[in-house]
Amino acid sequence: MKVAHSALHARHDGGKELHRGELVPCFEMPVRADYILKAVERAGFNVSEPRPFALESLLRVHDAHFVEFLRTAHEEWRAAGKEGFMLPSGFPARSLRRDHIPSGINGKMGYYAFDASTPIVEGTWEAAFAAAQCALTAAAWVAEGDKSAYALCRPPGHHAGYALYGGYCFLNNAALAAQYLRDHGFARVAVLDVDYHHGNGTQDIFWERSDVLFVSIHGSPETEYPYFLGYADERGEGAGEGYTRNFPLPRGTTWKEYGPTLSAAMDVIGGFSPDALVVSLGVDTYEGDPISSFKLATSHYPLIGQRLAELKLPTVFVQEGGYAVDDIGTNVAGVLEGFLSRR
Ligand code: SP5
Ligand code: ZN
Repeated sequence: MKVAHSALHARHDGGKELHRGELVPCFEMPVRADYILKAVERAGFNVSEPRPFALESLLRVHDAHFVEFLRTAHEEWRAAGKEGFMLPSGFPARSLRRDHIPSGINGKMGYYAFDASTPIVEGTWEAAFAAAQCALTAAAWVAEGDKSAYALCRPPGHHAGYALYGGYCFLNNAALAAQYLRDHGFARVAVLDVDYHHGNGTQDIFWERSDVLFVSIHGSPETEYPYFLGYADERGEGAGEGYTRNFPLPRGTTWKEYGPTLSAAMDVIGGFSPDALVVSLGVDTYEGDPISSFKLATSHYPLIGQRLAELKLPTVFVQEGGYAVDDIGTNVAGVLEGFLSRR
């Protein structure tokens, strides 16, 4: 399995996030990707730079004004005489206007963001664009005949919507991979999101579409981030009705409940008869994760990979979350090696 990765991820660094009323260094830190890279190299995977996809490729799943905002946000921040990381402090919640995008950088940032835990720094755009190119490159390898590929993306992407950023995510890497497959001969694509957090951005992007199935297993939004999306009754709308499926699980979920839920999610995918699979691979379901509450052990990740291989589909793995940095490489490589062991 080939791996797409860019060292430019490290340009997204130095920000702080609002956590329990305090600004703390981001849980989503560069060393995450460094440790995953070491683990996949140790496992013998071949790592390549991404292809130089153009900015226009992003517009297949994102709004042009949103992409332009991300590209220029920190420049505008500096032009306004500020420095360091940017965090929004006001959002267009109930009764506030959403039909006008403020021209000032603070209002514009609040308009496009949905939380105060996703800082933009000077290098954020460069890192996010490189991560998107990794996802597109992995999808291209699979479109060109590879049975599977892994995009070692950082920053992650599944919380980023059509014109929305948050949850440490700016561009939706998994959605870009799925759309690339759609555009290159795969008529039906399934996205399975196993990150601990609901993939609200991916759900948003494919909500009204029947050609891309979105299935997610995650901590229940009753208590877990992103709080306002990811309930079982969200099933898509219009042409997309029935093509979004959510499996929220309570805090404390162990492999005993997770395993059967994974089987149920895979049954939904099997029923869709997809031509390809994109896996939003977060390993923040791990018992050691500092911001999540499932109880999966390192030994369970190869089992997830083995199960996914049963679908017998061309598969693109896209890195999402996972914040227990000491074990992140072992857990990610575990999924990929488990997958390969059954192909
Ligand atoms: C890609 C991804 O995994 N994004 C996750 C973003 C989570 N951001 C805020 C999490 C707030 C969690 N509350 C902490 C409770 C600690 N027990
Ligand atoms: Zn997550």
